[in-house]
Amino acid sequence: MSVALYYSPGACSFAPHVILREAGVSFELRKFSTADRSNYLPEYLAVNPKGRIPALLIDGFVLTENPAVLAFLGRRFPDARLYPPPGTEPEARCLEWLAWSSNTVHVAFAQILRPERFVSSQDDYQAVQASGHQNFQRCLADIDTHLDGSDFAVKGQFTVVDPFWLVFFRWGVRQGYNMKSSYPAYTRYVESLSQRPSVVAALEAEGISLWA
Ligand SMILES: N[C@@H](CCC(=O)N[C@@H](CS)C(=O)NCC(=O)O)C(=O)O
Repeated sequence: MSVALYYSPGACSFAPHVILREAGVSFELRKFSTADRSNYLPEYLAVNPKGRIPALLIDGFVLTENPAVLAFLGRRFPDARLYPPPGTEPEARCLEWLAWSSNTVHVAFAQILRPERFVSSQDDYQAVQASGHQNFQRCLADIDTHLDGSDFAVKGQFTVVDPFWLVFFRWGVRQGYNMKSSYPAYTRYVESLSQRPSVVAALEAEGISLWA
């Protein structure tokens, strides 16, 4: 089986990156950095015509859209126990958090980083970014509140959602938010998850830190 993850350092592709390591799968990392817009090179558009990161090559096909990639990996490698048993409430919660992480948290952050996606006039960028900060920080607060009573996104179990939440934490750090004082439960969770060998190895491979 040939598996390849198309990623950009520190992007949301970090989540499937960690999950592939958790699953013990042998895979290739193929870097297309969003920082220099390599994700719009013809070589990557041939893989994912949307130009967005991540894309996963597995079992002879390419899969895009992070929630689909994460849920698929969780189910594809059941022995790694990264995804709750299908048809149970924990699975429903896992899907609920994946959907929200993608369609609400990620989109709020995109308002900050990519205002041009939301409005056509540059004059409006600042307003979109200001509302993005509000929306994104509300999401971080929701995660913090949830983690005050739970070790993981899905109670009692590390799942494919958790490395997605590591990504958002790092993005908050990089926006200059005071994560420790604003989101103490979230900070404790990141401190704990950052001990996992999969996370340590993925951070090293991408050349990034969760704290900078
Ligand atoms: N709906 C997509 C969104 C993916 C996405 O926007 N990824 C970002 C990186 S975190 C990206 O490709 N940004 C580059 C760009 O917008 O040009 C998904 O969930 O996979």
